[in-house]
Parts: sequence; structure tokens; C-alpha cells
Amino acid sequence: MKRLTSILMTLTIVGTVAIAGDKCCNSGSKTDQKQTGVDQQIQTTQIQLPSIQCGMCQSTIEKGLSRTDGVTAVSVDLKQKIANVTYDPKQVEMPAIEKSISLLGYWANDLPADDLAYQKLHGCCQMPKDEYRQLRAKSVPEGAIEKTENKSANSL
Ligand SMILES: [Cu+2]
Repeated sequence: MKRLTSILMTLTIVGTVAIAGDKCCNSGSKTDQKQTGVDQQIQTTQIQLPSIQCGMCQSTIEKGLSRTDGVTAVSVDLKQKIANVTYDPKQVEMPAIEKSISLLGYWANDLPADDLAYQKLHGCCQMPKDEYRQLRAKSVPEGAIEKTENKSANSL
């Protein structure tokens, strides 16, 4: 019996210390959460632009996308066919950014160009017809066949 009492006593003491410790940690983590909230305000992302052809495409996307609410900066790398987009995730999300690019007439990652917008593009901004067909075909079944597509693109 004596032993049991001492075990209970020990447990009570350990318990009290643990609760006091918890309180301390909780007040600390609240301030941490506020700090990470600030960091998440602005994000930069890369978007693949497989269909762009020339400098005109570059400026169409840079100008058009910078008009989208929440997008603070756009720079298109013509050689790598990539857009670096800086945006506020509270105002705009990735699917909306991709949609904006599509409505300008261009592919954005796996999202195909809006067909009407694409047909209105200047001739030099449209892809060679077989390239266009390939990209269309690729957009239908998602992923998986990337390697085969790359091979056939190189052989052209
Ligand atoms: Cu162009």
C-alpha cells in the first residue's frame, strides 16, 4: 500500500509539471503562427507554356496576365517556355491563373488553350499544325505518355 501511494504521488507531481509546461508551450506557438501567416501572403510559381512561339506571345501573356486580380508580377522566359508568376493566394488561385492564360490563347501547364482565343492569335503565334495536334492529343489522356510525346517531337 505504501508503494502505491508513493507512485500516485509521483504521478501527481509529474502531471502538474507537464500541465505547466503545456501552458508555456501554447503561448509560445501562438506567436509563431502569426509569423508564418505573414510569410504565406505572396507566392511565386512557374507555369509551363508549351505553345508559345515568339516575342509577341511573350508580351501577350505578360500584359494579359498582369491584369488578373491578385497577380503582382509576370515574366515569361521564351527560351524555356515558362512563366514566373508572383501572386497573392488570398486573391487568386492557380486554377484561375491557368484559366487566364488559356483565355489569352495559350496552354498553361496541362490546361489547353481556349480554342476561340487561339484561333484569334496572330499567325506567327500559332503552332505548326502537327505540333498543335500533338499538344491537343496530349491534353486529353492525362500524363503517362510524356516520354513517347517527347521522342516524336524530337524526330520532327
Ligand atoms: Cu507569338
